[in-house]
Amino acid sequence: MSTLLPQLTAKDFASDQEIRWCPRCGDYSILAQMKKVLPELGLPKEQFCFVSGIGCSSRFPYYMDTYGFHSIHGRAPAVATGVKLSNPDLQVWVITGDGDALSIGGNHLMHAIRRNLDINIILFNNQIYGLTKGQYSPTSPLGAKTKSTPYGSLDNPLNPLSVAIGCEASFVARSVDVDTKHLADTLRRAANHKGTSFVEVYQDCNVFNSGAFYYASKKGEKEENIVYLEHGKPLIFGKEKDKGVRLNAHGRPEVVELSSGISEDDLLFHDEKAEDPSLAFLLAQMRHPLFPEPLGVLRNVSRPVYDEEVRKQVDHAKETLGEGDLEKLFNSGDTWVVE
Ligand SMILES: Cc1ncc(C[n+]2csc(CCOP(=O)(O)OP(=O)(O)O)c2C)c(N)n1
Ligand code: SF4
Repeated sequence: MSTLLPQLTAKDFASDQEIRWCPRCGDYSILAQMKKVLPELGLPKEQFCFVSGIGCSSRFPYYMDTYGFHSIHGRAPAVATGVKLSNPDLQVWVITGDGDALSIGGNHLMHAIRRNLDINIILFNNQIYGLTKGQYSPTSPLGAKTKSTPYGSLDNPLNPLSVAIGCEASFVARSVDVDTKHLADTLRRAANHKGTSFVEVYQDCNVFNSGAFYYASKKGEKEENIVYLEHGKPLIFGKEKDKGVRLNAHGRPEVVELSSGISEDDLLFHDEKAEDPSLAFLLAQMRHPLFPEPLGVLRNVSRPVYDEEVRKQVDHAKETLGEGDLEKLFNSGDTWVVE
């Protein structure tokens, strides 16, 4: 008897739910790429689970014909932790927004990443609260005028990649909603990474923050404003591929023209496998308009995976102590009777 799985297609992953995003929202493109990539992973649909918090982006699980939880605001990483620990065979995706992940959910995000659970976290960054109609978020730039900051934001924005690297994420990447091939490649790589994959996707909220990322997405403009990272390759960008990034005498990045005596060998070579997170952090700090912003995988290293370590501990405890007895445990050790 053949055990081959039927070849699934993107259509197999589409649910029967009516999509409630605004026309032309960047979320559609991310959904389309996810549906394209999942059939390539060779898993049955029942082996995927999408967990989200609250926000426009967090409506994502409704639109996938897989298991899913539209959970609690900011708590998707906690729910995903429970899902993964109790169902280790599931491939678990967390879908979250900049508000969901970094405002109310900042704490939960941090702990999921530092534990290095084998889950994939996709943060749709539109620099605004979309669902609640246009308040500023932790990634809104300084001076951003929004419904809740009519005179301009005074808050220094969080950089999602820096946050993830600060928590020592083992896989950190960035892509753009409409850069479909790059986004599909990035999602594929995130899926195949063992440990927590953290992916920031620049996403256009065309209703409340239209064009926030045009510099990184518009043909004819983006070539000057982004640099595609490739492991082992120098950082080259520009319409004519005539610019690069090198480290100066102080170890800081600087943009150089690839002429007048500067060659590719003088440039910064990307090393996503570097154990030390300093290079990844330096790349995350390269922001428009001073630098081209890196797209691709900034960091990809191997660290012990939380769910595997938990299972080992539980197996060891069972082997040495036998099956547990909850009643006995409750009544053992230091216990008090309150009268
Ligand atoms: C406990 C709680 N606080 C606040 C809200 C209101 N709220 C709903 S979604 C949201 C932020 C959504 O922003 P983001 O995560 O960036 O998602 P987007 O809608 O932009 O995709 C907020 C503050 C809520 N639903 N629950
Ligand atoms: S409000 Fe913005 S993020 Fe939400 S669906 Fe509309 S365009 Fe998309």
